[in-house]
Amino acid sequence: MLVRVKKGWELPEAQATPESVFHDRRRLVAAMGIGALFAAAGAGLPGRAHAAAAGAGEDPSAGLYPMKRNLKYTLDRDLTKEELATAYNNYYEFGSQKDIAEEAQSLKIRPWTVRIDGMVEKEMTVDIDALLKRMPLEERLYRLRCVEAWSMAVPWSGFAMKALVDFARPLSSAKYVRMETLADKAVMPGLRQPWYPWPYTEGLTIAEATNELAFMATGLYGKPIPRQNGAPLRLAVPWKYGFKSVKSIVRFNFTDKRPVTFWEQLQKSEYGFWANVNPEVDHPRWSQATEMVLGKPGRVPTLPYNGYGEYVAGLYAGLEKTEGDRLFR
Ligand SMILES: Nc1nc2c(c(=O)[nH]1)N[C@H]1C(S)=C(S)[C@@H](COP(=O)(O)O)O[C@H]1N2
Ligand SMILES: [Mo]
Repeated sequence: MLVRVKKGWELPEAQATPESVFHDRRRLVAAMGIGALFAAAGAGLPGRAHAAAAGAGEDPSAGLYPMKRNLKYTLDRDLTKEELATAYNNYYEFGSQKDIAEEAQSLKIRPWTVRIDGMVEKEMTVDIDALLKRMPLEERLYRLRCVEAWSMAVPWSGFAMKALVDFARPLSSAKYVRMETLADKAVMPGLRQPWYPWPYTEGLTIAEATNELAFMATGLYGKPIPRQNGAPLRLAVPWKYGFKSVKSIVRFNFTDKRPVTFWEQLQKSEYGFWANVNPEVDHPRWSQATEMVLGKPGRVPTLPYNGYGEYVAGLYAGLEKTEGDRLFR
Protein backbone atom coordinates (compact mmCIF):
# COMPACT_ATOMS: atom_id res chain seq x y z
CA MET A 1 0.00 0.00 0.00
CA LEU A 2 2.89 2.34 -0.61
CA VAL A 3 2.04 5.48 -2.46
CA ARG A 4 3.44 5.84 -5.96
CA VAL A 5 2.09 6.97 -9.27
CA LYS A 6 3.80 4.92 -11.99
CA LYS A 7 2.64 1.45 -12.92
CA GLY A 8 4.74 -0.93 -10.85
CA TRP A 9 4.86 -3.69 -13.41
CA GLU A 10 6.50 -1.35 -15.90
CA LEU A 11 9.46 -0.68 -13.65
CA PRO A 12 12.78 -2.48 -13.89
CA GLU A 13 13.58 -4.64 -10.88
CA ALA A 14 16.10 -2.14 -9.48
CA GLN A 15 13.35 0.46 -9.04
CA ALA A 16 10.81 -1.92 -7.59
CA THR A 17 9.00 -0.64 -4.51
CA PRO A 18 9.01 -2.59 -1.27
CA GLU A 19 5.46 -3.54 -2.17
CA SER A 20 6.43 -5.21 -5.44
CA VAL A 21 9.21 -6.95 -3.59
CA PHE A 22 6.52 -8.17 -1.25
CA HIS A 23 4.41 -9.36 -4.15
CA ASP A 24 7.32 -11.34 -5.52
CA ARG A 25 8.01 -12.80 -2.10
CA ARG A 26 4.39 -13.69 -1.62
CA ARG A 27 4.32 -15.39 -5.00
CA LEU A 28 7.41 -17.36 -4.11
CA VAL A 29 6.02 -18.26 -0.74
CA ALA A 30 2.68 -19.33 -2.20
CA ALA A 31 4.51 -21.62 -4.58
CA MET A 32 6.72 -23.12 -1.89
CA GLY A 33 4.24 -23.64 0.92
CA ILE A 34 3.96 -22.64 4.55
CA GLY A 35 7.39 -23.76 5.72
CA ALA A 36 9.02 -21.40 3.28
CA LEU A 37 6.72 -18.60 4.35
CA PHE A 38 7.81 -18.85 7.95
CA ALA A 39 11.41 -18.97 6.84
CA ALA A 40 10.83 -15.85 4.76
CA ALA A 41 8.88 -14.02 7.45
CA GLY A 42 11.59 -14.51 10.05
CA ALA A 43 12.66 -17.63 11.89
CA GLY A 44 10.63 -18.47 14.95
CA LEU A 45 7.98 -15.80 14.46
CA PRO A 46 4.88 -18.00 14.42
CA GLY A 47 5.98 -19.91 17.50
CA ARG A 48 6.46 -16.76 19.52
CA ALA A 49 3.31 -15.13 18.22
CA HIS A 50 1.31 -18.16 19.23
CA ALA A 51 2.86 -18.30 22.68
CA ALA A 52 1.91 -14.67 23.22
CA ALA A 53 -1.61 -15.25 21.86
CA ALA A 54 -2.02 -18.07 24.37
CA GLY A 55 -1.13 -15.50 27.04
CA ALA A 56 -4.37 -13.82 26.03
CA GLY A 57 -6.00 -16.63 28.01
CA GLU A 58 -7.12 -13.94 30.44
CA ASP A 59 -9.48 -12.65 27.76
CA PRO A 60 -12.82 -12.61 29.62
CA SER A 61 -14.70 -13.32 26.38
CA ALA A 62 -12.88 -16.60 25.73
CA GLY A 63 -15.83 -18.62 27.03
CA LEU A 64 -18.04 -17.31 24.21
CA TYR A 65 -16.09 -19.33 21.63
CA PRO A 66 -16.54 -21.24 19.45
CA MET A 67 -19.73 -19.58 18.25
CA LYS A 68 -22.43 -21.36 16.31
CA ARG A 69 -21.68 -21.25 12.60
CA ASN A 70 -24.21 -19.50 10.37
CA LEU A 71 -24.40 -21.95 7.46
CA LYS A 72 -25.81 -19.38 5.05
CA TYR A 73 -22.37 -18.08 4.13
CA THR A 74 -20.43 -20.71 2.26
CA LEU A 75 -17.02 -20.73 0.61
CA ASP A 76 -15.94 -21.79 -2.85
CA ARG A 77 -12.47 -22.70 -1.54
CA ASP A 78 -10.62 -24.21 1.41
CA LEU A 79 -10.17 -22.26 4.61
CA THR A 80 -6.77 -20.62 4.85
CA LYS A 81 -4.48 -22.28 7.36
CA GLU A 82 -4.69 -20.51 10.70
CA GLU A 83 -0.89 -20.22 10.92
CA LEU A 84 -0.94 -18.23 7.68
CA ALA A 85 -3.89 -15.93 8.40
CA THR A 86 -2.47 -15.04 11.81
CA ALA A 87 1.18 -14.59 10.83
CA TYR A 88 0.98 -12.55 7.67
CA ASN A 89 -0.95 -9.35 8.26
CA ASN A 90 -1.53 -5.77 7.27
CA TYR A 91 -1.60 -3.64 10.41
CA TYR A 92 0.35 -0.47 9.73
CA GLU A 93 0.16 0.74 13.32
CA PHE A 94 2.63 -2.05 14.06
CA GLY A 95 4.69 -1.58 10.91
CA SER A 96 4.29 -1.62 7.15
CA GLN A 97 5.65 -5.15 6.76
CA LYS A 98 3.54 -8.31 6.95
CA ASP A 99 5.31 -9.86 9.94
CA ILE A 100 3.92 -7.67 12.71
CA ALA A 101 2.25 -10.47 14.69
CA GLU A 102 4.82 -10.53 17.45
CA GLU A 103 4.96 -6.73 17.73
CA ALA A 104 1.16 -6.61 17.98
CA GLN A 105 1.15 -8.71 21.15
CA SER A 106 1.79 -5.51 23.12
CA LEU A 107 -1.71 -4.26 22.23
CA LYS A 108 -3.73 -4.06 25.44
CA ILE A 109 -7.23 -5.40 24.69
CA ARG A 110 -8.83 -5.08 28.16
CA PRO A 111 -10.31 -2.90 29.40
CA TRP A 112 -11.59 -1.84 25.96
CA THR A 113 -14.37 0.63 25.37
CA VAL A 114 -16.09 1.72 22.20
CA ARG A 115 -17.36 5.26 21.73
CA ILE A 116 -20.60 5.68 19.80
CA ASP A 117 -21.15 9.33 18.92
CA GLY A 118 -22.26 11.92 16.38
CA MET A 119 -25.72 11.68 14.88
CA VAL A 120 -27.22 9.19 17.34
CA GLU A 121 -30.14 9.45 19.74
CA LYS A 122 -27.75 9.30 22.68
CA GLU A 123 -23.96 9.28 22.59
CA MET A 124 -22.41 6.55 24.71
CA THR A 125 -19.27 4.67 25.66
CA VAL A 126 -19.76 0.93 25.89
CA ASP A 127 -17.47 -1.73 27.31
CA ILE A 128 -16.60 -4.46 24.81
CA ASP A 129 -17.73 -7.30 27.09
CA ALA A 130 -21.03 -5.55 27.84
CA LEU A 131 -21.50 -5.10 24.10
CA LEU A 132 -20.77 -8.77 23.41
CA LYS A 133 -23.53 -9.74 25.87
CA ARG A 134 -26.08 -7.82 23.81
CA MET A 135 -25.12 -8.89 20.32
CA PRO A 136 -26.39 -11.93 18.34
CA LEU A 137 -23.14 -13.93 18.22
CA GLU A 138 -22.29 -16.32 15.40
CA GLU A 139 -19.51 -17.61 13.18
CA ARG A 140 -19.28 -16.94 9.43
CA LEU A 141 -16.93 -18.19 6.73
CA TYR A 142 -15.84 -15.27 4.56
CA ARG A 143 -13.30 -14.55 1.89
CA LEU A 144 -11.04 -11.51 2.22
CA ARG A 145 -9.47 -9.97 -0.89
CA CYS A 146 -6.67 -7.49 -0.23
CA VAL A 147 -6.21 -4.66 -2.73
CA GLU A 148 -2.65 -5.98 -3.12
CA ALA A 149 -4.15 -9.02 -4.92
CA TRP A 150 -3.76 -11.71 -2.29
CA SER A 151 -6.70 -13.35 -0.57
CA MET A 152 -7.66 -15.64 2.26
CA ALA A 153 -10.79 -17.43 3.50
CA VAL A 154 -11.37 -17.50 7.26
CA PRO A 155 -13.95 -18.24 9.94
CA TRP A 156 -14.76 -14.96 11.69
CA SER A 157 -16.83 -14.91 14.86
CA GLY A 158 -18.80 -11.89 15.97
CA PHE A 159 -22.08 -10.26 15.03
CA ALA A 160 -23.83 -8.56 12.15
CA MET A 161 -22.93 -4.88 12.00
CA LYS A 162 -26.64 -4.16 11.65
CA ALA A 163 -27.08 -5.23 15.28
CA LEU A 164 -24.52 -2.63 16.32
CA VAL A 165 -26.16 0.09 14.20
CA ASP A 166 -29.55 -0.76 15.75
CA PHE A 167 -27.95 -0.60 19.20
CA ALA A 168 -26.41 2.82 18.37
CA ARG A 169 -29.78 4.24 17.25
CA PRO A 170 -28.55 6.69 14.58
CA LEU A 171 -30.72 9.66 13.66
CA SER A 172 -32.38 9.50 10.26
CA SER A 173 -30.09 12.35 9.19
CA ALA A 174 -27.01 10.09 9.58
CA LYS A 175 -25.83 8.78 6.22
CA TYR A 176 -22.42 7.31 7.07
CA VAL A 177 -20.61 5.61 9.89
CA ARG A 178 -16.95 6.44 10.36
CA MET A 179 -14.84 3.94 12.30
CA GLU A 180 -11.60 4.67 14.08
CA THR A 181 -8.77 2.39 15.20
CA LEU A 182 -7.03 2.83 18.54
CA ALA A 183 -3.98 5.09 18.22
CA ASP A 184 -1.66 4.30 21.13
CA LYS A 185 1.85 5.64 20.60
CA ALA A 186 3.12 3.65 23.58
CA VAL A 187 2.57 0.30 21.86
CA MET A 188 2.19 1.12 18.16
CA PRO A 189 5.55 1.94 16.57
CA GLY A 190 3.90 2.77 13.23
CA LEU A 191 2.41 5.90 14.79
CA ARG A 192 5.91 7.38 14.87
CA GLN A 193 5.72 7.61 11.07
CA PRO A 194 4.15 11.07 10.89
CA TRP A 195 3.34 10.99 7.16
CA TYR A 196 0.47 8.60 7.82
CA PRO A 197 -2.81 10.32 8.79
CA TRP A 198 -3.37 8.48 12.09
CA PRO A 199 -5.66 7.30 13.49
CA TYR A 200 -6.59 4.68 10.86
CA THR A 201 -10.16 5.41 9.87
CA GLU A 202 -12.67 3.80 7.56
CA GLY A 203 -16.27 4.40 6.66
CA LEU A 204 -19.41 2.87 5.22
CA THR A 205 -22.78 4.24 4.20
CA ILE A 206 -25.55 3.30 6.62
CA ALA A 207 -27.01 1.15 3.84
CA GLU A 208 -23.71 -0.75 3.58
CA ALA A 209 -23.30 -1.04 7.34
CA THR A 210 -26.77 -2.53 7.69
CA ASN A 211 -26.38 -4.91 4.75
CA GLU A 212 -26.52 -8.44 6.13
CA LEU A 213 -22.92 -9.17 5.02
CA ALA A 214 -21.28 -6.39 7.05
CA PHE A 215 -19.86 -8.18 10.06
CA MET A 216 -18.09 -7.12 13.24
CA ALA A 217 -15.45 -9.72 14.01
CA THR A 218 -14.39 -10.45 17.57
CA GLY A 219 -13.09 -13.95 16.95
CA LEU A 220 -11.13 -15.98 14.41
CA TYR A 221 -10.84 -19.78 14.09
CA GLY A 222 -13.22 -20.34 16.97
CA LYS A 223 -11.24 -18.24 19.47
CA PRO A 224 -10.97 -14.57 20.42
CA ILE A 225 -9.41 -12.74 17.49
CA PRO A 226 -5.62 -12.40 17.73
CA ARG A 227 -4.24 -8.90 18.23
CA GLN A 228 -2.51 -8.88 14.83
CA ASN A 229 -5.88 -9.52 13.17
CA GLY A 230 -7.52 -6.57 14.90
CA ALA A 231 -8.51 -7.53 18.45
CA PRO A 232 -10.84 -7.06 20.09
CA LEU A 233 -13.24 -5.71 17.43
CA ARG A 234 -12.71 -5.31 13.69
CA LEU A 235 -14.83 -4.97 10.59
CA ALA A 236 -15.25 -7.67 7.93
CA VAL A 237 -16.82 -6.41 4.69
CA PRO A 238 -15.92 -9.22 2.28
CA TRP A 239 -17.16 -7.56 -0.92
CA LYS A 240 -14.70 -4.69 -0.49
CA TYR A 241 -10.92 -4.61 -0.62
CA GLY A 242 -9.33 -5.62 2.67
CA PHE A 243 -8.25 -2.12 3.71
CA LYS A 244 -11.91 -1.26 4.38
CA SER A 245 -11.99 -3.90 7.14
CA VAL A 246 -10.65 -1.63 9.87
CA LYS A 247 -9.09 -3.23 12.96
CA SER A 248 -9.19 -2.64 16.73
CA ILE A 249 -12.09 -0.18 16.58
CA VAL A 250 -12.57 2.33 19.39
CA ARG A 251 -15.11 4.65 17.83
CA PHE A 252 -18.20 4.61 15.63
CA ASN A 253 -19.08 8.13 14.57
CA PHE A 254 -22.40 8.62 12.77
CA THR A 255 -22.38 11.51 10.34
CA ASP A 256 -24.03 13.02 7.27
CA LYS A 257 -20.63 13.71 5.63
CA ARG A 258 -18.76 11.07 3.68
CA PRO A 259 -15.66 10.31 5.77
CA VAL A 260 -12.28 10.86 4.14
CA THR A 261 -10.57 7.64 5.10
CA PHE A 262 -6.95 6.88 6.03
CA TRP A 263 -5.94 5.45 2.66
CA GLU A 264 -8.00 7.98 0.75
CA GLN A 265 -6.05 10.77 2.43
CA LEU A 266 -2.82 9.11 1.33
CA GLN A 267 -3.74 8.21 -2.27
CA LYS A 268 -7.27 8.93 -3.35
CA SER A 269 -6.85 7.56 -6.89
CA GLU A 270 -5.74 4.15 -5.60
CA TYR A 271 -7.64 3.63 -2.34
CA GLY A 272 -10.99 5.38 -2.35
CA PHE A 273 -14.09 5.38 -0.20
CA TRP A 274 -16.04 2.65 -2.00
CA ALA A 275 -13.33 0.10 -2.85
CA ASN A 276 -15.69 -2.63 -4.03
CA VAL A 277 -13.80 -5.59 -5.47
CA ASN A 278 -13.89 -5.57 -9.26
CA PRO A 279 -11.60 -7.69 -11.46
CA GLU A 280 -12.23 -5.37 -14.41
CA VAL A 281 -11.01 -2.18 -12.78
CA ASP A 282 -7.25 -2.37 -12.36
CA HIS A 283 -5.38 -0.71 -9.59
CA PRO A 284 -3.36 2.10 -11.23
CA ARG A 285 -0.23 0.02 -10.59
CA TRP A 286 -1.37 -3.59 -11.07
CA SER A 287 -4.10 -5.81 -12.46
CA GLN A 288 -7.00 -6.84 -10.20
CA ALA A 289 -8.12 -9.64 -12.55
CA THR A 290 -6.61 -12.46 -10.50
CA GLU A 291 -5.41 -13.07 -6.97
CA MET A 292 -2.97 -15.22 -5.09
CA VAL A 293 -4.71 -17.39 -2.52
CA LEU A 294 -2.59 -17.54 0.64
CA GLY A 295 -0.86 -20.90 0.89
CA LYS A 296 -1.79 -22.01 -2.63
CA PRO A 297 0.36 -22.00 -5.75
CA GLY A 298 -0.67 -20.02 -8.81
CA ARG A 299 -3.49 -17.51 -9.10
CA VAL A 300 -7.27 -17.69 -9.36
CA PRO A 301 -9.69 -15.27 -11.04
CA THR A 302 -11.04 -12.49 -8.83
CA LEU A 303 -14.82 -12.29 -8.75
CA PRO A 304 -16.98 -9.12 -8.99
CA TYR A 305 -17.75 -7.97 -5.45
CA ASN A 306 -15.41 -10.77 -4.41
CA GLY A 307 -18.23 -13.22 -5.18
CA TYR A 308 -20.81 -11.45 -2.99
CA GLY A 309 -22.72 -9.61 -5.73
CA GLU A 310 -26.00 -11.35 -4.96
CA TYR A 311 -26.01 -9.62 -1.57
CA VAL A 312 -24.57 -6.21 -2.35
CA ALA A 313 -24.74 -5.26 -6.03
CA GLY A 314 -28.12 -3.62 -5.39
CA LEU A 315 -26.50 -1.16 -3.00
CA TYR A 316 -24.78 0.50 -5.95
CA ALA A 317 -27.55 0.50 -8.54
CA GLY A 318 -27.80 4.00 -9.95
CA LEU A 319 -24.50 5.07 -8.37
CA GLU A 320 -22.52 3.78 -11.36
CA LYS A 321 -23.45 6.88 -13.32
CA THR A 322 -22.22 9.39 -10.77
CA GLU A 323 -19.38 7.42 -9.15
CA GLY A 324 -18.08 5.40 -12.12
CA ASP A 325 -14.81 3.55 -11.51
CA ARG A 326 -14.57 5.18 -8.09
CA LEU A 327 -16.97 2.49 -6.88
CA PHE A 328 -14.22 -0.06 -7.45
CA ARG A 329 -11.05 1.41 -6.02
N1 LIG B 1 -6.20 -0.30 11.80
C1 LIG B 1 -5.88 -0.98 10.68
N2 LIG B 1 -6.80 -1.74 10.09
C2 LIG B 1 -6.47 -2.43 8.95
C3 LIG B 1 -5.19 -2.31 8.36
C4 LIG B 1 -4.23 -1.49 9.03
O1 LIG B 1 -3.08 -1.33 8.58
N3 LIG B 1 -4.61 -0.85 10.18
N4 LIG B 1 -4.91 -2.98 7.18
C5 LIG B 1 -6.05 -3.34 6.35
C6 LIG B 1 -5.70 -4.19 5.23
S1 LIG B 1 -4.88 -3.46 3.92
C7 LIG B 1 -6.07 -5.51 5.16
S2 LIG B 1 -5.80 -6.43 3.76
C8 LIG B 1 -6.67 -6.18 6.31
C9 LIG B 1 -5.82 -7.37 6.69
O2 LIG B 1 -6.41 -8.09 7.73
P1 LIG B 1 -5.65 -9.35 8.34
O3 LIG B 1 -4.28 -8.89 8.78
O4 LIG B 1 -6.50 -9.83 9.45
O5 LIG B 1 -5.52 -10.34 7.21
O6 LIG B 1 -6.78 -5.31 7.45
C10 LIG B 1 -7.16 -3.99 7.16
N5 LIG B 1 -7.42 -3.25 8.38
MO1 LIG C 1 -5.11 -4.89 2.16
